[in-house]
Amino acid sequence: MMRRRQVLAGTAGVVAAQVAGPGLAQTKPVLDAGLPAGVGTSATLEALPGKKPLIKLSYRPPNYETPMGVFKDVITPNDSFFVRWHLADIPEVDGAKWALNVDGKTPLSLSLAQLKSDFTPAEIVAVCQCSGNRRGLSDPHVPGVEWGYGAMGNARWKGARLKDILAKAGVPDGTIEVQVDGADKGLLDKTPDFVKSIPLSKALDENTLIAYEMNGAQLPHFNGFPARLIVPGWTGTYWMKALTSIKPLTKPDDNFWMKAAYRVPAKLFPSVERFTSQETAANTPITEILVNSIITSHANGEKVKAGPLTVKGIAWDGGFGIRDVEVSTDGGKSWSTATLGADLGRFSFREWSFPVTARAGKLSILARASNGAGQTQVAKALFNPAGYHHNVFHHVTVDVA
Ligand SMILES: Nc1nc2c(c(=O)[nH]1)N[C@H]1C(S)=C(S)[C@@H](COP(=O)(O)O)O[C@H]1N2
Ligand SMILES: [Mo]
Repeated sequence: MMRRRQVLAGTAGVVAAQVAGPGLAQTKPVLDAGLPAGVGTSATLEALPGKKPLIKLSYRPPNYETPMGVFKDVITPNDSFFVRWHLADIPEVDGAKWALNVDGKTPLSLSLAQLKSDFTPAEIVAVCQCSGNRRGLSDPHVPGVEWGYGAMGNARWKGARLKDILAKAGVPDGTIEVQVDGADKGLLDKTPDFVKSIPLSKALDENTLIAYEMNGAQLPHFNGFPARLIVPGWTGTYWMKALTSIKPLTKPDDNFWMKAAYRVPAKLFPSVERFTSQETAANTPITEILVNSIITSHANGEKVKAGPLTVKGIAWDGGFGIRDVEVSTDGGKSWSTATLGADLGRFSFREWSFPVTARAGKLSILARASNGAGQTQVAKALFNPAGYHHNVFHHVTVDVA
């Protein structure tokens, strides 16, 4: 408790000012200066049922971002985990009545109890990061939810392996993709239902789970109760929440959310994992998370005393493993290697720390991570129309007195 209060008091990303409204006190988050001006005036810190206050970017559908201070912990608590939905009709699922329908040679309908008892449980710590995390920092700005740094979270997921479920249902010959759907719907009939597919190879990967536990508890409603797809290494768009159906497909899925959304220009990003059945000459579905890191110990404008201090942060990638994190305190002229913390697995946030001797004045801190695939964060964002894959070096400037 004390810890959290200190976090709230000490980090500019979550410093809360009370803004008096008509009979209502609203809490304003302090946001990154790079966000569009309108975000700063409209975003509030607000708690959804069962959640701690998160940065509200839209209410219907709910899009709520995790404040920076939460990332001081390498595991993101369920009640602070970000919330991202595309459609406004999100039913409260009754776990006792819920069924997961699986198409195949012998179609299955699994209850929550069967999902838990009929398949060997597997556990994995993995980052769920929205493709559009930090979209709000795109220069020039692009349309979409104007996320800052917090459209991501790291949790320990427990569930059944998708490959075991598919084996039980029997994968038809010629299957190339596996399609997933959730309980949410649009408010208008013409709104395309949020449906996604993944390549069969990814569906059969032993790390791909149907999770019914998140950090040892049932999934919060807003994070996909009673079960969601976990696609470690890949961006959040594939992590279907409140899952209702799984369908092997013998043709590429051509629904709106595959054909038109969540695509990046061909060859722009250094992704390793491809989704070949969905590629066109112009673009490709977004796949794995690019290597990235943030500084969590200090926030922009924070005041510190001169002398020794430890800069800390987290680094993560699409599962190739963090090779190193480097820190620069001279604006990127020279870089020194940080010490990596405990390894919770290649899909998890990895803590890092770096000692600095702060002298009076402004202390500029830059961090950049590299991964096992030989990729490094970028100094300047690779512009793309949807603002995906923002992995520019994180820069924090503190005031030393
Ligand atoms: N049913 C459903 N699942 C969904 C979505 C959605 O709109 N509906 N959004 C996806 C996207 S784009 C992201 S980034 C993650 C966000 O997961 P979270 O809300 O648990 O943080 O959920 C994914 N799963
Ligand atoms: Mo997303």
